[in-house]
Amino acid sequence: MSDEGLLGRVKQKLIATKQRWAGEGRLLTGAPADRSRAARDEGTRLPPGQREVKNWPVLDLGVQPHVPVKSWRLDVDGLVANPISWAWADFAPHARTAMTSDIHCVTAWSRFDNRWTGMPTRALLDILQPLPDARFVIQHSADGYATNVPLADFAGEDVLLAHSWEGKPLTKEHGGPVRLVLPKLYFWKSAKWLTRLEFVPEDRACFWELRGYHMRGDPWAEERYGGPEP
Ligand SMILES: Nc1nc2c(c(=O)[nH]1)N[C@H]1C(S)=C(S)[C@@H](COP(=O)(O)O)O[C@H]1N2
Ligand SMILES: [Mo]
Repeated sequence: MSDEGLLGRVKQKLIATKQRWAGEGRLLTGAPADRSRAARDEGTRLPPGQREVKNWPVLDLGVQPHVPVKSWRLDVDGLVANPISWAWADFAPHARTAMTSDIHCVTAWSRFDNRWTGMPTRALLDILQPLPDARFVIQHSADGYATNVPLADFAGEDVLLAHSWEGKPLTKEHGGPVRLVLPKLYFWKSAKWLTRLEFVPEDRACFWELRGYHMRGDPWAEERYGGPEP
């Protein structure tokens, strides 16, 4: 079998497993609200059902696109007063903010204290000026992946379009040259190889949301599974 055929099959198997987990409600601890309250009272940084890891796992669809900085672009369209199509040179001067945050992946690992550098979404929103009807943001990636988030979450003060991790350019496997980092939602809501943002009026299920994952994905409320409203 060709490499591509094999890759395709591995990818399909991974997707099928994760989709099955969503169907079975795997990893759900129950009583997430109580747990989350308890966790806050204890001052723990671990959301319900999560365990801390020290390594940094790689999760994607089995395809890691090569996106050279030279040809990378960020296109923003939809409900914004000032759409943009940026090359690296347009982005870089805005992308010097450092932030440290925790990662919570829906497959139950969390990784504390990741130091990112990039452009805060707040700064990007100042430039874009979303129109009053804009309520959700769809992130589109070079591997064909996409994921939806409420504009209110996207606009969090801790959300970054990140190009570096621990002072070094993000590797290809972790989504370089640019990925989103949205610490308050599960990590599938942070697109790797980010190339386009679309501002829309209504929520729209994307890759994992169409396969049983939650439309919002708050780890503290254990919003792992759910999908779009029937
Ligand atoms: N473009 C793209 N972004 C993606 C994914 C993907 O498959 N493609 N997977 C998501 C999932 S499910 C997770 S858990 C994180 C994993 O990021 P990491 O590989 O850097 O840990 O990326 C998210 N962003
Ligand atoms: Mo994930």
